[in-house]
Amino acid sequence: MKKVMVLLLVLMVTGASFIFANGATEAPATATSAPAKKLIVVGYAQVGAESDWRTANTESFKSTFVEANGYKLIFDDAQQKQENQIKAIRNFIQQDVDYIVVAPVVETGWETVLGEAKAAGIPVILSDRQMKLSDDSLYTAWVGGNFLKEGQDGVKWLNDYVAKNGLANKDLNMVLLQGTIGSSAQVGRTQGITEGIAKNPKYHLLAKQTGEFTQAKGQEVMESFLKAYPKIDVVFAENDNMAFGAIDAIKAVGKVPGKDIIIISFDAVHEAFNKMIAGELNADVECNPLHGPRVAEIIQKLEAGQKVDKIMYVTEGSFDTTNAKEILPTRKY
Ligand code: GZL
Repeated sequence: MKKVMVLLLVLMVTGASFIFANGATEAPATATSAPAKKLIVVGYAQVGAESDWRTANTESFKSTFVEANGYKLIFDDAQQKQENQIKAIRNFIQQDVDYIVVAPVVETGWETVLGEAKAAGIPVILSDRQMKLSDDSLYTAWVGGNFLKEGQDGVKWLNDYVAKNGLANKDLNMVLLQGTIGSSAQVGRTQGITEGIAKNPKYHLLAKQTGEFTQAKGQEVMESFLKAYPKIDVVFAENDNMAFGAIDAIKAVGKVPGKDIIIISFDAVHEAFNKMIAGELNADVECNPLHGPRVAEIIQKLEAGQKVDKIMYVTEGSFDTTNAKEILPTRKY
């Protein structure tokens, strides 16, 4: 009898200690329960935080590469400095991430560090801007906007505007606010814009200068243009934040942006639609920043052993004062 009592007592204590030990009441997970799936670790070397476009691009990555989607994101903001991006890539290699994603601030100077990533067996995906490389095996895929076409589309809009408004016989003086010199967005847009201007003898490009894709620098350069040139008819701004700066500079000298001076911009961020609705910005060529899901799709294909396209252009539109109001509610950035 005693043995039975002792046995019962032991069972009760063991059971109780089991309940208190892990605080649970149900049986522990059995050894056969599936282990948690390993997260895919992605290192993203971002350019910086220079523009509304960049903010939307960062948000797109941070909302896509989350644990719930099976990822761990290591994010680095290079503050628009190539040496910081190179440092970030080396860091990602040291941490042996599964994928390195880069939005290269400029096109050149990447061969060595991408060679190190290749030697470490880590695939590199380029997003947004492009790199100039002698060996394209140094990266797996690129997804982004067609910057040359964007520049061409900006001039196409102006040509249509001139024809529709009876300005074909008028000499038009133009200035160009360029993005970060040497970035593929600047190189492509500048080529598209300047080649388009050169085709029309009535179009006169007075000056071009970088505003670093920022509003402050864009305003500063536009102020200098307004001082140097008494008659400016058209401004091309290679991104919206520089266009916003130019609008402020034009207002400060008592002129009406969008009327006295036509402004054509690139990116088509939310605030640019507000400016077009207000008539202060005439036209905007889209450059879509929402690359997070696009890069995730590339990674999922690679994980599944599928081939991916080397170059993927994003479809982009153009907008102006005639359709900005109806389109704004549909915009995602
Ligand atoms: C374009 C992107 C450019 C945007 C700017 O893909 O690289 O950089 O046009 C941003 O707004 O700063």
